[in-house]
Parts: sequence; C-alpha cells; structure tokens
Amino acid sequence: MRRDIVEIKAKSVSGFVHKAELAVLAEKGYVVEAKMTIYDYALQYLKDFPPADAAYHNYKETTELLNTLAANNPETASLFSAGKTVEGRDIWCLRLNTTEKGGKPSSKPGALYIGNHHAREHLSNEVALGLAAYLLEHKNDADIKKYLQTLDIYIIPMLNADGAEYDIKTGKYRWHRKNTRINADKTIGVDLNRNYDMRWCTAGASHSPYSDTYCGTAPFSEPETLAVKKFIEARKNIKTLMSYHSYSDLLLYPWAGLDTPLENEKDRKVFEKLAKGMVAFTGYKPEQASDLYVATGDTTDWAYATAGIFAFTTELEGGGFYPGTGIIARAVTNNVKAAVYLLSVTDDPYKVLR
Ligand code: 0X9
Ligand code: ZN
Repeated sequence: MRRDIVEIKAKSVSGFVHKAELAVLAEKGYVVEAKMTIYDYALQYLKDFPPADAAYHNYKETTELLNTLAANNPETASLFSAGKTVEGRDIWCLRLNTTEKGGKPSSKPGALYIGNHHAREHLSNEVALGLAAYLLEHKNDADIKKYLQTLDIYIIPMLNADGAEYDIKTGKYRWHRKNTRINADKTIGVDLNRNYDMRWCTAGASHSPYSDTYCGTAPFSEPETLAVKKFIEARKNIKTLMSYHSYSDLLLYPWAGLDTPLENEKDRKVFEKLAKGMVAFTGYKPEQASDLYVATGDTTDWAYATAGIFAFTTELEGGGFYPGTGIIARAVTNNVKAAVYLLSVTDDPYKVLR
C-alpha cells in the first residue's frame, strides 16, 4: 500500500497516496474532499529564488522591505497600493514626501520610478528598492532633504508581481517576461510594455497570445498597466518617470514606437540633455528607444504623449536576465546617482535648456 497519513481529524484524514490508491479508497467508501499533485504541493513551499540568488527580493520580501522603510520613516514615507495584479496581489507604491502621505494629492512636482514591468528582469526591482532605501538613509543630506521636502516622489518597484513570482516559483528560472493573464488560448501572459495606449500594437508587438510581445486584447486590458494609467492621470504633478528594465546598458527616450525623432524639438533637446546627465553616472548609452528597435505601446511613449512627462527606460547592466547577486550593489549605486540627477531637474525639466 502506498499511503502516508499526515493528519487525522474526527471525520477526515489528510496525507499522501499514490494516484492508483484513490480508486481503492473510493471502493472502501472514502470520499476525496480535495486533492493536488505532489508537484503542486511542493510548489506552495518553493516560490523563491535559487539559493545563489537569495539576495534578490521576492514579492513577500519586497512587501516587507517597503513596510519597514515606511514604518521607520513615518515623517517622510508612506506606503499604499496602486491597484491589484491579475492574481490579486497589491501593487505597492512607496511615496517619499515630507508633507503629503498616501493618496493625498500634491502640487509639488512629481517623479515616478517603476521596476519589474517584465517578470524576469529582477534586477529592476532591486534598483528601485535600492533607490528607496538610499533616499531614506540619506534623508538628512542637504540635497536629498531638499528633494524630499519640495518634490513628490513615487517608487513602484514590482509592477508585475505575479510574473516575478511565476518566474521563480519552481526554484528554477522560467525566463518569463509577461504578466500571468491566462489568455483565451490558455497561453500565459500579456507583455505589459506593449499594452499602453500609444500606437497600440502597430509595430514591434504581436496580436498572438503566445508571443512574448503579445499586446493584449486592447490597450490597458491589464490591471497592472491600468493601475499606472490611473496613477498618472490622477497625479497631474508628475513631471519625470523612469521605467527600469534589463538588460543592455542603455538609457532610452521616446519615441519607442516611431523611428523618427520627437517632433517637438524643444522636448527632444530636454530628453537628450537629461539622458546625458544620467548616463554620466551609469556609463550607459543614451539613444532614442526606436534605435534599439521600434516597439509600440510602451510606458514612456504613452506617458510623454498623454501627460507630457519626461519618461525614460533604463536597460540595466548585467549582460543577461539572471546576472547573479554580484551585480546588484554596483547597479544600484550608479543608477541611484542617475535617479537623483533626475530628481534634481524634476522641479522644471526645461531648466536644462537655459
Ligand atoms: O522591449 C522592451 O519592452 C524593452 N526592452 S526589454 O529587453 N527590457 O524587454 C525596451 C523598451 C523600449 N522601447 C523600444 N526599444 N522600442
Ligand atoms: Zn523589460
């Protein structure tokens, strides 16, 4: 007999049986109330990075760190949910602002940093978390203090929390990019960086659900991108945005979906100047996003076109999606400097032209 009883209650038992045993038990009059494969049972307990990459933060650790940062800095930080993912996880947003907390509007110029649009780009969560930790650790430095007092800073480190968890949940990386929407054909995921409503799905994106660049059934069909849309539409004060991705050592600016330069020459010059200011710290290559490849429906084109936000994509370093833990400290240090530079111009990005 292949049975392993784990728990005996008054009217039921739970444990492990070989699937062939189920019929034998049924014959004896037992009723199976619930069952799952031993594989699914094990999955419930894995859900984490491989041991060598344990320094990366999974969703639970990300949530805990954000809560700790907010709890330890109540005069500066507040944590709130910007919406829910497909699977119902909270999309956490840490706000740094010495006067307004939570969802309360602010008229101070705003900056928004987002990580982990793409599931397997775990370094992007680390950089966003590292930025949050740095700003709070240095809250009494003269320059940082000024930004915390005069700006409205938002950090959403793990937009695609479902995808990030899905990528690690077997204990081995799955190379997953998209969210975890179950599509009509049962394939998994929509590419969140093709789901924004800007020239949606007209180039560099696919209508095929199995594609890694599947744009979804409609613009903003996904709760994660819809959360960003609502977030930005509710906060007209946001002037700058950084979306962290990996990997290519690049700093990209609109257009992503058109291979011609931004029509507004003044804005194009601002983008170029700001990019130059940031890459001085990272050593990344600044270029128009479409120089990498033309792709429509990304965060930055939409944010710039609809809200006039100076929105950038950073393609972090590391030479791969899983560059190990050794890269984290350096990537955080340099990208924090670039992010602080972006804060230094958020009050009036056009000042770089003067
Ligand atoms: O393709 C993307 O969404 C980004 N690259 S990634 O390897 N992280 O997936 C690039 C987005 C910028 N847009 C364009 N290059 N068009
Ligand atoms: Zn990406």
